[in-house]
Amino acid sequence: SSSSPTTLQRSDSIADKMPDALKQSRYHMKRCFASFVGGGKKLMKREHLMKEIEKCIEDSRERSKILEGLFGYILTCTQEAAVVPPFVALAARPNPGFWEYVKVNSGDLTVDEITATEYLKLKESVFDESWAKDENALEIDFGAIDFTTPRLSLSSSIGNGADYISKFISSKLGGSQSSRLEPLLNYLLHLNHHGENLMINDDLNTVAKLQKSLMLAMIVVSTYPKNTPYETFAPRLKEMGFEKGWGDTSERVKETMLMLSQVLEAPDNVKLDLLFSRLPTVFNIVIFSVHGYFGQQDVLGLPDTGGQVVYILDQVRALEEELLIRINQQGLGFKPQILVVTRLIPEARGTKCDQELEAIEGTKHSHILRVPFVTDKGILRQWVSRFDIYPYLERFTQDATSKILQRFDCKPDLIIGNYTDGNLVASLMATKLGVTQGTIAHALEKTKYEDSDAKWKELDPKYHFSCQFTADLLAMNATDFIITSTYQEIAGSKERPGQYESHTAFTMPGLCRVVSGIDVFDPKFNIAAPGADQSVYFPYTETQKRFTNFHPSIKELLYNEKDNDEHMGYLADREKPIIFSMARLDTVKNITGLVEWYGKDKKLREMANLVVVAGFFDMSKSNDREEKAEIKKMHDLIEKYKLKGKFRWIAAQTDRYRNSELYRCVADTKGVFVQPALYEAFGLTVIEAMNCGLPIFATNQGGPAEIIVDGVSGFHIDPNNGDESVTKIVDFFSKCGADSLYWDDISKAGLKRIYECYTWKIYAEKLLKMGSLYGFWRDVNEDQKKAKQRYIELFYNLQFKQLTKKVTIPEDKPMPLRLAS
Ligand code: UDP
Ligand code: LCN
Repeated sequence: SSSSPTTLQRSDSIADKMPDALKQSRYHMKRCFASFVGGGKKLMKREHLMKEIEKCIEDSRERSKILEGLFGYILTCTQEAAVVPPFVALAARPNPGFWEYVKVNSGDLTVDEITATEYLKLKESVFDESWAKDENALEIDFGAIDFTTPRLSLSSSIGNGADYISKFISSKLGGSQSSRLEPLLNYLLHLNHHGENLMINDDLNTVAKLQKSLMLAMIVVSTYPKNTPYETFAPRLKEMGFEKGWGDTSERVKETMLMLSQVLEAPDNVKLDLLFSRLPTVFNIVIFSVHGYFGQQDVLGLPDTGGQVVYILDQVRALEEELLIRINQQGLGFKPQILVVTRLIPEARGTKCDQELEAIEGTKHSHILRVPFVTDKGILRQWVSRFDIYPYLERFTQDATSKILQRFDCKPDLIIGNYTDGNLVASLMATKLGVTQGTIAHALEKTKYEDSDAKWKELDPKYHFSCQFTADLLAMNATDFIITSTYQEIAGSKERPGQYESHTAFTMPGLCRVVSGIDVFDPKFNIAAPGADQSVYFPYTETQKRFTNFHPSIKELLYNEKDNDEHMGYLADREKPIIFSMARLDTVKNITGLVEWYGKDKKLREMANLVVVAGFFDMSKSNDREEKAEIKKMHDLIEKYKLKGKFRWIAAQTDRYRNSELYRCVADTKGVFVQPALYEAFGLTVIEAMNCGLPIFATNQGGPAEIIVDGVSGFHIDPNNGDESVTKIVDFFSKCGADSLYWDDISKAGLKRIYECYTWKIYAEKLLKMGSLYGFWRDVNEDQKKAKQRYIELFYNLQFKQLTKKVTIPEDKPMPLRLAS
């Protein structure tokens, strides 16, 4: 057909279109493909292909014509190409979540569609030929054992799993036979708190009995005035088979009964959603965040300790508040309990990470529970990097599980994991206890490092990606639902695959070929974005609320000219606006990149001062590899670009109240916040700074690209293109100079964006709904779940456990067990 490239339909596969595309200019295409094959690069990314094309088609008009045509379109979809002469195999991604693989013969330009498996084999042969040829190389195929789970079909629906599930369930429950409603009945019959029935008891063990009793009960409840407390008529309801949980007043009880009756009569997803947001299903929650330092004070900014800790503490506060509201409205006097379970670190560096139990500030019933890592030699005393954490997790799960059961005196209703380690532990525990599980990645490391899968052997001694990617696969397949902060986390953008999506099909040559790792169309994916604590991070304009008590110390932090442990370098001109950034001193955070951009650009240096909060100054104080290297780089940059007088380096800050005021003080200077990360999974500092009213320049690689609408509520910058990024910042300051309202406009638009999309209240409501909805979905889907579980167990035992043995356990003098308790 002659459809133009932009109208290429899903049904026209790239393999169908490609021969036509190549014919359009056979001469040039032959030259291009010959140079792909001859160029010597075996794994080419899109930009490499483009470079070759520029070389081969010298006439620029001719080149544009070709690039604007079908072939150009195919190229823009191409993520990478494996070169195995005479073939060039392309991995193309026409839309988020949709992949196609084709093999082009560079000699005669014939095109064959190939499967993901075939593509991966070709790619492997670039790295490890004999393994690629091994017919018995290990293939992982989660798709093959997942045959009954329904799938979304549109890219645009990805991340709306809960909506889809409730539509799917309501259509399954519908129909004329009442037997179709039995799963719901059974679910209700099993609702309980510490073994005490809720909602209904065994007297209502058929759908017919339930429907009839509901009708009668509604008549009875109607005879009481609206505000009559549940207790008044509880005995009458009990006679009819009803237990507590329907509501706190006659009005609410009747409403809930009507909702259930309507669902039983003709289920639809709107009613089902309403009903599920009221069912008393979740009281006790366990949240795992294993690697430390996890604490409430003095921990932020330490290696591996950043947004995840902030996120979880805010999440707990929001969840507890929402649980309390619901439990009250359901007429139940129960105490909700949330336990954040983390590692106990005896060498706690002055933090509370060596304490077993700590109440969480701003909550009534929530705690941090710390459980130590134990090896054959006893308790591990020291901090370990998140990359080296795998050997301890199984034992940790066992120890943590018994502590948790002791504290709750019952099973939790929901287990939530965080990051690779927490998600694995959550999966092990949830499987063992048969409890609903949710996972949160915060960051999947795979997309942070280029070719981290194909080059895993090179990286493994440092990062143990063999363990990490295996653990991630295990957890994302084991879990009932996955919470993400953005769409891009799941399925990326038009240009770039998502973090989860990159686990769909990939290979680690010599280890395993993952032909189907996760499906981004699985309805387990849900977007629920976090916020920032708005009692702390509020706009700089709310002067009466500002924490002015910090002003003297912030002034000294920013402007005192003497170097000390907390700051180095100084700002000679205090009138200039401040370019501000704050992050852990990780390579990917690219703080040194920002310093270099600033150092190189005279204009920018003249327009503004630079202040960064990041890590520590003294290399000997750090035991993190990456942090050490970055510290050195910072010192070198300060020397190289003679930054004294313009640049302030502040050491990691731990007080979020003072930090919030620091953001606001930067706003007072009409400054900006820059988040220059090479890749950022979500980016809480972006949300915090926006809440304080600072205009933002944030990386276009990852979450911030979605948080900010470029040019409206902030700006995107390309971390790999310093010149362009600097120009954008310079332009901004120039515009502010010319138009005194410009800075305000961007600041206000940022705030508007936050209030509409990024708050914790919205988050908590969504999460609790997921807890009950996916709990029901587990029941409905039990057989499928079990089959998959068995596959996961094999993979865990035969593969993962072996891999963890390669991680060295550090030789500190572990504390004998008996001293610990
Ligand atoms: N943070 C801090 N002090 C520092 C560095 C970071 O308090 O020295 C806080 C920051 O305010 C934010 C979190 O740590 O709340 C970092 O979260 P983000 O999502 O930006 O990055 P992550 O560290 O999780 O990768
Ligand atoms: C980890 C990260 O790297 C950040 O991108 C996130 O904002 C943070 O966790 C909280 O989810």
